[in-house]
Amino acid sequence: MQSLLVTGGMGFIGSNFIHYWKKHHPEDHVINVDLLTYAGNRDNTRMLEGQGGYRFVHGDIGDATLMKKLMRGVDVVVHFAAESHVDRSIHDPGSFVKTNVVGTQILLEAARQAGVKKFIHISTDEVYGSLGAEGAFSEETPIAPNSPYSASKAGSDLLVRAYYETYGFPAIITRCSNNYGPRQFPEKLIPLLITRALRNETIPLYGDGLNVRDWLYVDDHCSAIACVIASGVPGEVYNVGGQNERTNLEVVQRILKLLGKPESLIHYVTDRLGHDRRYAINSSKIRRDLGWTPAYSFESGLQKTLNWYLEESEWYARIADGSYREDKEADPT
Ligand code: NAD
Ligand code: TDX
Repeated sequence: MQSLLVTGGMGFIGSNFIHYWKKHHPEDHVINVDLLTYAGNRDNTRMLEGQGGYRFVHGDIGDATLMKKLMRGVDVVVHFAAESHVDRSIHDPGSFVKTNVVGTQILLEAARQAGVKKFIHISTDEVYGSLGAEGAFSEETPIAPNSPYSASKAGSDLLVRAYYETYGFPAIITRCSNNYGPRQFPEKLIPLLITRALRNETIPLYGDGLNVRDWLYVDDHCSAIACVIASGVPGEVYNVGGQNERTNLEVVQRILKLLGKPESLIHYVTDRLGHDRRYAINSSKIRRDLGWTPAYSFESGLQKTLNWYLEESEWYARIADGSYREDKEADPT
């Protein structure tokens, strides 16, 4: 039996990871610490509340006293908590530095002092910057972040590296490409376009719509993290990607077709500042060394995602009317 501290487990990937982990390791104990920012949604883990082996703590990773308290008896930390949206980082970079850089350092220090056995830092392919038409990021690609978001994630990656090099702290970094799937906050491209198209609302496509992202179904990211927890080597970086490169226009066209909606919903809008042109991930290291393979094609993952948003329409309705925030206001901690 292991004890896991998951940060940011009310967000998109963190909540999917907790569901994944409890399904495969029901005997393990999971503490979910989350600040419940706009992106944190208690509905994402409601079905686990009251079940044995799961506890939610409303708190900030930047709270050193709380982090120290929570680390007692923890074997593994899986660190998802972050400000995660590139567009928001362009308007408010400070909050990204606070949580992603300073918060990560406070968490690392608490984990180091508590003697945590493994610390998995969930990072992103965006730290490598932007690619031209050819090639893919490997773990040896120099980091060259372009947005305040990716710069703050790169800063946290460097702190994780320093904790390994300086203290021998058993930390591992994963760098994943764009995730999609259930429970993704509808500010990111895929959930935004599904929820808007279902209401016959326009889809804003930035620039020429030809920027390329490498899409991975969220459960495949979770299985990659599980491989890293089981047999990842401290101090190493593992890239995770789906080899599903698509232009944004292709993604939008595909989803509109699956939903039976017209392409006239697409509206080209002013480009994102500093918009990275193309990401592609070479994930041969995690495949070769840890035996990870993704289970979903882009088509099967998209269909599962669409089905979830269609079946769980109440989840989006509570975001649209703001009632998903009520739990936060009622929580005195
Ligand atoms: P998200 O925005 O959906 O969730 C982030 C969660 O962190 C929220 O629940 C929020 O309340 C919580 N949080 C924010 N600040 C906090 C703080 N100071 N203390 C405690 N909790 C706090 O993000 P996501 O898309 O699930 O991403 C999770 C992680 O994965 C991030 O670190 C992100 O950089 C990384 N990542 C995301 C993607 C992607 O495509 N979404 C791809 C690669 C890596
Ligand atoms: O309305 C939109 N229109 C549009 O054209 C939005 C929200 C996005 N886009 C474009 C911008 C990007 O090229 O779609 C692409 C995907 O955008 P996002 O969903 O915002 O993701 P991205 O900027 O690629 O970053 C995501 O993947 C890497 C996550 O938000 C990060 O947390 C992760 O690290």
